[in-house]
Amino acid sequence: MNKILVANRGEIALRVMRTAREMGIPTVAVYSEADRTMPFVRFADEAVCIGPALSAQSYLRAEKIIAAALQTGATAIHPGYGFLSENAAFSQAVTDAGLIFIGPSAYSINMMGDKISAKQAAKKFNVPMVPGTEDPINSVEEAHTIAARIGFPLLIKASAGGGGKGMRVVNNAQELEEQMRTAKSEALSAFGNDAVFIEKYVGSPKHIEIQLICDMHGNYAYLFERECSVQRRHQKLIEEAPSSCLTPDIRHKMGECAIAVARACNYYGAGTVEFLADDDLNFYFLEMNTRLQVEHCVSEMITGIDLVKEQINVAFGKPLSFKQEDLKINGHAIELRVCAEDPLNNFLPDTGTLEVYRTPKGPGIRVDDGFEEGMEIPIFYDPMIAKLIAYSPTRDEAIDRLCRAIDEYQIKGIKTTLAFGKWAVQTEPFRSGKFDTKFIEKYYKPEYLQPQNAETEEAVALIAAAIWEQQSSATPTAGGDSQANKPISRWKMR
Ligand code: MV4
Repeated sequence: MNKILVANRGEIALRVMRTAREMGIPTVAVYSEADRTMPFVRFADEAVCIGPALSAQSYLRAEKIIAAALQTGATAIHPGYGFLSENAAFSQAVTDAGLIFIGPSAYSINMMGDKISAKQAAKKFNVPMVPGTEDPINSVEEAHTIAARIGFPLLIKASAGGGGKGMRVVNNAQELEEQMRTAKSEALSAFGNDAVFIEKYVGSPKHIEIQLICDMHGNYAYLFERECSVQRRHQKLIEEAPSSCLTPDIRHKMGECAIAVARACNYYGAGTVEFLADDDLNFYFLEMNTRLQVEHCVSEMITGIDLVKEQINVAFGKPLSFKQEDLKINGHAIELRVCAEDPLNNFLPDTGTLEVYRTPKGPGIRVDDGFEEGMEIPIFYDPMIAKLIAYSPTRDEAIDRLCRAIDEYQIKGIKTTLAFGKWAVQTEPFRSGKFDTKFIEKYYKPEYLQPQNAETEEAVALIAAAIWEQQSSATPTAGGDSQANKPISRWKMR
């Protein structure tokens, strides 16, 4: 008899437990002192407190989590995303404790976690890569030689980095030496590893990623792509599936390349291969994320596959429940991350109490959240409070449905990204699909979010006119001419 401990919190802990329950598998929550009243703790069949609010004293403590699993008789651990999900030592420690890690092997996590070894593995399978190096750069002379070959601007990336951490743009030969030195010392202090490599800088790329699920019997499948170009500070805000710009041919080629990367590291479990795509739809391998991602839901919606169910089955040694040729894209899904952030103030995190919290409902709407009305959003963790996903047969209808759901969503007490999302999906570049990772930088201005619509604008104008009228009739003009008490506004009152 199996039992799954979920080593995570919030919406993803609930998401995993819901599938486990559908499969008849009991669940164990582990939680920090700050999270004791959260829905995921109540939803679980059992719950164990693993320490104080700070992640470093709770959700990042492998030994406490494994002890909680052994104590409750759990047989498997699902790590969710973030925290210990891409920690090779954790995958190994769970396995060494005689438990099942619902995720890839330590071997795969290690190989893909190091960007240089990931590129070397991908290169053997002829996966297209941005011009650059698949070996660490050891000297400034070497960097100059590479730069002469590929040209400026270029990027210096930390091998132990990823997700945008540890990257430096170099615009010309004069900057190279200094940027090399900074990149290496930053990499050393951030990751304990100063290995760096060089790539040609692709200016305004699209970010497209392929969802994979693989079993331990050599079956590899891709659940098509997600377009994730609407990002800020390497935090995604809007994700959709499928991408509005891929052709069936390129989709197939990208899927096959992603599977080649997975084969290169003997991958099993759910994973994502990230690509950059340029205007001509040339695509280049960036990195592989060896976990279930936040945005996995849009892939579930268009394929009908429960990725967590497949993850659990695969971890228990079962084969995938479907074959690649069974999959087809059905409809369109768009996800907006509802974050406790202020889009009017640089998307800085906002904290407070969810004084009002009502989620949208109805056709084609999925809300994966982890809080309830009245709860406080703790400052210790990620500011994402919910994922709002709209599904429809077509992209245009999915956008309209997302807007309807945003209007229905009621959140008071904290600032969120809801209004930003409604603005973003209605812009011409988003509607037409002609946008890239510079979308926010190129098009967004905070003033676009206030006032929120024409009705509000009209109401504000009418109130201003009424006040003006009142004030001007109350204050006779000097000289007392006969016009003084006449209305001067051209606005019709109704
Ligand atoms: C790049 C790039 C341009 N050229 N590599 C950022 C996250 C990490 N996965 C790699 N990233 C990038 N790598 C080359 N050769 C631009 C980015 C990048 C980016 C990539 C995907 C989504 C958003 C991004 C925002 C800024 C930079």
